[in-house]
Amino acid sequence: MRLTGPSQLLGHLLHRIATFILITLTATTSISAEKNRKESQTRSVPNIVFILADDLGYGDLGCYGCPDIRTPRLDRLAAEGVRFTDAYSNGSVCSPTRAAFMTGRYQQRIGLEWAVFYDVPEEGLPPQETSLATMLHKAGYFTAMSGKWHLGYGDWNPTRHGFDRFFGMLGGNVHYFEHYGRSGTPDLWLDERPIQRPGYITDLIAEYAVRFIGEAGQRPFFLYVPFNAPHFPFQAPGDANREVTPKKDWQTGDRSVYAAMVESLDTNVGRIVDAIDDRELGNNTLVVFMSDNGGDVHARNAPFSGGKGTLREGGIRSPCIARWTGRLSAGKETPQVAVTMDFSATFLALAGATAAADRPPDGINLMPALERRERPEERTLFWRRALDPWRKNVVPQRAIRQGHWKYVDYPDGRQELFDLAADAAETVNLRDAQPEIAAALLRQLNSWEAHVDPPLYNQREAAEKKRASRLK
Ligand SMILES: [Ca+2]
Repeated sequence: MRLTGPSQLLGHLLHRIATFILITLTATTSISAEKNRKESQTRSVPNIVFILADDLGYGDLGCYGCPDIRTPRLDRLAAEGVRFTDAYSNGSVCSPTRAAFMTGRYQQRIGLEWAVFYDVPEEGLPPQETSLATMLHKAGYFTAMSGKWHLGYGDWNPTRHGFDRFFGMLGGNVHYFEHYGRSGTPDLWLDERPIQRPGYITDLIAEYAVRFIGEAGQRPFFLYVPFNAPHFPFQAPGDANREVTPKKDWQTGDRSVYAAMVESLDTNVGRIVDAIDDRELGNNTLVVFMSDNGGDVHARNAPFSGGKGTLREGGIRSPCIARWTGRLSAGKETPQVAVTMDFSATFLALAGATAAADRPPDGINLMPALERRERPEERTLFWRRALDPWRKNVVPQRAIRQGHWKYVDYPDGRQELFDLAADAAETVNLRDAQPEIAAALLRQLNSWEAHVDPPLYNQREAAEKKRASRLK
């Protein structure tokens, strides 16, 4: 092209400038679109799936050294994620741990220190408490629960506590095939409606969870799956025709039945994980698996002593696995001391949600410990099992763990001090050998107890009155 005059030259220059501006604008727009997309991906909240087993022993999974139960799916989950060695349940029985998870705080703060008794309407997670599900729902999450609630009936049930969807049972245990509780009352619900659905309850819970993952689509979701397995009644998937009757043989069973129940649990956890992975959601979904308390009669709590209902390690130490593909290292093991309510705090942090100012979480966000290989955060954890107005054989007890020291005491004056690093089975009482350490831990335990006792703690008196009136 030849330029023959000043006007042509000016026109050409203007054209070049316009083209340059256009290209720059296009490039800038494209870069900023990419930046926005990346920022939005960074900002986007993960899906959260919290799977709880019921009365599963610490040593009942292959990845925790179990020799006689096959758990390939949970072992694979551990191989793809992080396995905790020192995770705990908040309580040594069902309801207290669930209350701590849903409130993100020590269950003693709401006076829920025993397993909610069947058909007692005034116990559970009080309607005025703001649950984790409510907080996540307000943060934009689609929320569902599939499984065992055990935090109350009626106004206290999951749909009144922030769950958009609910399938499962309200009580503490049901017949695995007939779905009635130990009082003989049907206990299977869809949202707030009683329903009947044939099938083994462990399968049904997973089926509903899988369906919900499909329903969620692109919405961020919080899925809470508290399986009732392997809690009694001890019924394996092949036991449909074996008669099991409340009060007669509700707690009859053996290790082989229990093992089959755990293997069914494993298979069904696998179904839920498959539903996540089939939808390619693994990179944006945190999956956590743990138990609500230590193993019961047929469980293997090795290498610990004690079991469900006690504050020995066997009653509160839990298998625990966290998987978030691409975000957490695969096949990692962490010695971080953690407790159920830490996951509540972790989920709130991931969701960008904030608890009410007068209800700050008692747990910590575990993501730094899960993501980095730095030294674990030091923790001091407390437990208390109070008198149970409904179960006369309960032994009240309190415990504190700090570092590798654990101190336990009882109302009758017994005091125990254990060095968990040297004596995981808690067989050697060092109370007299290390009186200063025991005294220091006792002081902290007393201080914590004075701090958590809320006005609602007098629910205990109300419950005792209720029980007395029922017995008249
Ligand atoms: Ca339990």
